[in-house]
Amino acid sequence: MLTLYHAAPSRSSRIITLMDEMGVLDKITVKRVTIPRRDGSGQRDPSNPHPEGKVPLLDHDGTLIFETGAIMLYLLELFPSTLAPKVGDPDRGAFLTWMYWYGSVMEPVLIHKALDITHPGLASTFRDHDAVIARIHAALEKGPWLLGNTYSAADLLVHSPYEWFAEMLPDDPLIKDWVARCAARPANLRTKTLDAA
Ligand SMILES: N[C@@H](CCC(=O)N[C@@H](CS)C(=O)NCC(=O)O)C(=O)O
Repeated sequence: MLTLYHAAPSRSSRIITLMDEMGVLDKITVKRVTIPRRDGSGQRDPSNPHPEGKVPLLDHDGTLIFETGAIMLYLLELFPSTLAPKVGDPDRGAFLTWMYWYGSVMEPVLIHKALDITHPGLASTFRDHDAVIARIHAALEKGPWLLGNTYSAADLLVHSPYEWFAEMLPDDPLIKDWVARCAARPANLRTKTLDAA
């Protein structure tokens, strides 16, 4: 049995969109929990087994999986689809690179930028937002998706902060159009409607 601990809207919304994109929403139970929000609302939910009270968290028959990228890769293995190139596919390496780069580089860089934090050590470790933009732009030049012709979970994950925080969106038509394409996907729109309900 698969249970997703979800707070609407949040990083866990992306897991619901992924399940919807794969056509397997009926295979997962969504358990809504509360989390502390930046505006002071919400609170840690004692029913959430995540060790830090965060979302998303996936419970698969008692095994707990957390971190968005790990949950996505786990579900993509359980439910093979066009959302991830299979092992042996020439695009598999690029796909894994995007999935790990998102959590290890892109999100930290965006958080540093949003908090206006700079330090030579951060720049030498993560580079900066210009480097993030350049990397996405270079992929989309061969687009329309990060892996070329096929929309994948990498697009779902990597575009998401720009959809949520439009002020971070660079003035780059290639990237703006890609974010709009990702945001307009029916599964993404359905998650937004569910989250709003
Ligand atoms: N790196 C984690 C971050 C998870 C995370 O920070 N989630 C936020 C929601 S967007 C949360 O649960 N915040 C509540 C808290 O920090 O207590 C992931 O991507 O899964």
